[in-house]
Amino acid sequence: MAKKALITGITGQDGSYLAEHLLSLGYEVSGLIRRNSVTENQQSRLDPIAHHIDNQYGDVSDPSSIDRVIMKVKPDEVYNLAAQSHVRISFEIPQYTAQTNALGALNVLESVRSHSPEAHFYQASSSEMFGNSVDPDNMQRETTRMTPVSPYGCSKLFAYSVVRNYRNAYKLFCSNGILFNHESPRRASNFVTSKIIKNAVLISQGKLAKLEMGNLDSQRDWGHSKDYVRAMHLILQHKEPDDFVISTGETHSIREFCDIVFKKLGMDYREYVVQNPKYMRPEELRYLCGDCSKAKKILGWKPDYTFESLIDEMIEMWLKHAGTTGVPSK
Ligand code: F7E
Repeated sequence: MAKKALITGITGQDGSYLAEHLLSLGYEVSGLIRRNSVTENQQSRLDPIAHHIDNQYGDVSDPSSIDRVIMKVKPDEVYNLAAQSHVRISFEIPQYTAQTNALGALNVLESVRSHSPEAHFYQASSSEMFGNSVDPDNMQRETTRMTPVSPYGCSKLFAYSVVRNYRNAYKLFCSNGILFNHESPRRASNFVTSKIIKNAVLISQGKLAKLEMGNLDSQRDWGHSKDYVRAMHLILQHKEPDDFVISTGETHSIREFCDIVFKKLGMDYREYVVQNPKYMRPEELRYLCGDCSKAKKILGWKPDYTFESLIDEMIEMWLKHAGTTGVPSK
């Protein structure tokens, strides 16, 4: 019999790639979606597989809706990807961020404990939980101290901790994937990689004069979402629940990212990129570089994309579509 998976946050970048991956493995896939007045926008990432997934209305901040869906679907695996995922915006809406990311994860976990205790549970944990902690070798790994520097990071640390707590207290199969930044052509254009690429394309087409950015000196470890959803699945197939860092082990600054993208489009970023304090964060996570050797060794996971092929794929998509949306994205 086919395995059943339930994905919260199925309409997002990771949710849509994970759904595709699980379908390709023969799973029956259900997704939790929030009611929205413009379904076309909300569900466009699911267009290629719309007829193959079972969507259920609900919200992670509404426990009764989660109970109903878990009892109906009876999943073998639950992937909790639903989140307010934008770090800077979490400073503007900290309570909503905590309700969704921290209590939302607890709501799903409680529902699994009550109605589907045999299910394997995956929590989308984040490298933002490390804050500015770094090991002496300039890397972050599963054992690195976690000192988050944003409401988003704090909310994710709560969810991460409660997963570990439920694992020990109730012997549930629940695991954390501690994912470093991961991008793709499906990344929303208010995250830095898509923002830079989309707007550089518009500049190259003469449709925009300047690109307004925040901090150019922070450094991130960027992988491809498609590679990272494979890791999510592998984490739940492991013989025991555990926590895994998923990363590339390579780090680049935002400035370097601008330089590479503008060069690929035949331009010099210094002529177009300006800084606007509006995009600065009250506290910045300055540096991320993840050591994923545990996942490589235990799960046999490794990324297929390189930094270069990730950027090329994103540029190719935005060259086709940047002009169609008109308004430069922030
Ligand atoms: O920012 C800097 C910004 O918003 C990256 C989420 O998926 O990864 C993501 O969080 C860096 C930061 O991602 C702009 O200050 C400069 O240093 O793309 P981002 P993030 O905050 O690292 C983690 C792992 C998650 O879990 C999150 O859900 O870029 N930056 N100028 C800017 N960032 C944005 N968005 N816009 C700018 O104009």
